[in-house]
Formats: sequence, C-alpha cells, structure tokens
Amino acid sequence: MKALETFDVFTKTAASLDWLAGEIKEGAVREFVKNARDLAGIYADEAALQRMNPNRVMYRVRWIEPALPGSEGGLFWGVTIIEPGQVGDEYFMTHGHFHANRTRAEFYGTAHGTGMLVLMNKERKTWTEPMKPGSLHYVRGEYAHRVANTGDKPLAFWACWPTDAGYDYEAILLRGFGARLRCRDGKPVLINND
Ligand code: PAN
Ligand code: ZN
Repeated sequence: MKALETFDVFTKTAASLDWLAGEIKEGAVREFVKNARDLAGIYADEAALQRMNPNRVMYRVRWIEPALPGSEGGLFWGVTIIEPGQVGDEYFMTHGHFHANRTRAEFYGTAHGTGMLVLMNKERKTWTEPMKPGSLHYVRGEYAHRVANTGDKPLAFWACWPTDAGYDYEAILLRGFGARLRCRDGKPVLINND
C-alpha cells in the first residue's frame, strides 16, 4: 500500500524541463495568463493600458504543484514568460506581490531574455537586480517582488516557492512599489513613486 502511494505521488509530480527554453515539457502543468485587462491599476499611464487590446497577452505562468497549496513544507516549481513591450514608459511586468506569509522566500532564475527584478521592503525602500540568462535571485520572504521585461524578446525565468507562501496582491494594488521602472533614453531607470 505504502509503495503504491509513493508511486502515485511520483508519477503525478514527475516533470521534464527544457531549462534554456523555459518550458515544462511534461508534467501536470497549471497555467495562468495575464492579459492587458487583468493589469488595470498597475501602470502609471492607465490610459495607455486602456488603449491596448484588452486580450493582449502580457505574461503567463506555468507551474507544477507536487504538494497541496497551503500545506507546510512543500515547494512549487514554475516559469513566468513576460512578453516584450511597454505601457507608456513602463515595461511589461508582472503584477508583483508580497507573500501572504512574510517568512516564505523564493528563488528566481533567468532562462532567457533580459529584465529587472524589482524588490521592495516593508519600509517601501525599492531597488532592482538585473536579470539575464543564468542569473539567480533569492527573494527574501518579507520583500515584495515584481519582474519587468526590459528587452525586445520574451523574458523567461524559473521560480521555486513554498506551498504555503500565498499571495498578497492587495498591498501592491493599493500603493504600488516605492519606485517605478521607467524607460528613459532607451534604458530602464528606477524613479521614485512615493
Ligand atoms: C511567481 C509569480 C509570477 C507572476 O510565480 O507569481 O512570476 O507574478 P505575479 O504573481 O506577481 O503576477 C511568484 O513570485 N510566486 O510566488
Ligand atoms: Zn512570489
């Protein structure tokens, strides 16, 4: 009985990756897609967002859940692919969130493309880490995190996070990050938002 359970869990959680392409080739893959319409309130230039096709895909997340969401001690594994583009002078970026459980950290590792990881602590101090193929980023549990694609090709990064990290999107929707990453003379510049 025990052996069968182990086998079931293994077959359900086994997956195969194309590391450099940022693809989960096999496995019980879940996906969410964020279209332009899903990102209302995130960009400074809301009018520019409204002018876009609401169905335009901005980014997608694919992941596997080898353990139950909310359970203690497990890990999720996923990839986020952000399309290239801008809304006003800001780059296509993830919504950004704190983990609901502020003690739960996360790893990001870039597969391809270039971007910026934007981090913010609870005092709203905001800074960036450049992302490029092979760059590995440790996000402390208490930091809000968001990724912007600053290149002209899709940006794909792997992520590993605890099953009981949860998401707190609310705080970001209300006040955003302490600074915005804006395109100035073709380069990403972090500009105070508070
Ligand atoms: C990632 C993010 C993913 C999309 O898997 O959820 O990159 O970003 P948003 O969730 O902010 O839209 C992660 O950080 N998980 O904890
Ligand atoms: Zn996270």
